[in-house]
Amino acid sequence: MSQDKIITIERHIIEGERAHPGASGSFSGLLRDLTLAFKLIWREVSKAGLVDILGTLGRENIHGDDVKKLDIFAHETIYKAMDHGGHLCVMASEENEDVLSIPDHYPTGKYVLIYDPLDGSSNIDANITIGTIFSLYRRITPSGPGSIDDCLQPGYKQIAAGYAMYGSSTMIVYTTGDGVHGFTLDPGIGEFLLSHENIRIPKKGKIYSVNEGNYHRWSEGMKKYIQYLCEEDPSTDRPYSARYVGSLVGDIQRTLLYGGIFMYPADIKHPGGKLRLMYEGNPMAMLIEQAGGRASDGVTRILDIQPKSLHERTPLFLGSGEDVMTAEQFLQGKREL
Ligand code: P6P
Repeated sequence: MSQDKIITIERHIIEGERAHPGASGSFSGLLRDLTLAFKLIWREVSKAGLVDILGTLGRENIHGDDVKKLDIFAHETIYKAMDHGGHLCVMASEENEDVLSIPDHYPTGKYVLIYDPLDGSSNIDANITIGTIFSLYRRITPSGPGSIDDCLQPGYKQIAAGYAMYGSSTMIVYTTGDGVHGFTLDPGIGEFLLSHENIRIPKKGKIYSVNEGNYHRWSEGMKKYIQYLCEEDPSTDRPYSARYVGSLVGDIQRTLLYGGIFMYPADIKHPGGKLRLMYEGNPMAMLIEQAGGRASDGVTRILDIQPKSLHERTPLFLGSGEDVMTAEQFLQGKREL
């Protein structure tokens, strides 16, 4: 990369702020604080196998999942990085049942942060890609400490969304509503450098991503869609290839770059889907749409769903527009094999 092409995420954020006259700089400060948190989490995740940080605390989180030490570390790292900057009025985390208030001795701000501190954490011990997912809103309450009302906003109200991906290389992929941009960490200088400017998802892909172990729990429409993808028809690039990391950040990163479709449908065991609307569905849906793709629950646009509770679940169909529309036709019984 030639010297004049080095664009750090900090420079990208500041240049983005300049494109919005009257911006207070608070949003840029917020994103910079978040970037620091990602570096602190990356440092622990990248050495996890060496300092025996692995293994569970023998506790379960609010959803009954084994909590690994890194989950807690990531949750607390983000909270402590973000609680004092004066940018936020309230936070919410996958690791906490209720909203997270800003300590009384710190100023409150005009934004809301909702995050999944370490998504895919069941993969930590296998050194498989995991990530932090974040979603940002403007507050809707007038002032002072924020509340659950500031959090329960539909996804189309997000002002930014993205993830940090701790994998073969560590990246931040985010959008502020002006395209999707990826930054790769240069460990030598500890900076995230622009590596994927204006990511655009292919209109149609050749990859489908779903946990096929749930096949017998699916609706007939879902089963027919997968059968359709596996039929031999070179004129429509079928059969598709199956790829499934089992870590949302890894599966979405591949879908953004290569196209195709990621699915976590409703099934007999998960009648409302497994993945969480506020800190998995909405941020990933904003990224996919900003990259030119489509994101629905099989019927409704994810970003139009009015949330009723902080940890509610939703079915997810995210990816290339043509692929998600075909899936919706099968799921709605409008298409047969
Ligand atoms: P399953 C990881 O636990 C996670 O929340 C997402 O990162 C991932 O997409 C999904 O669950 C995997 O779920 O049921 O296929 O193991």
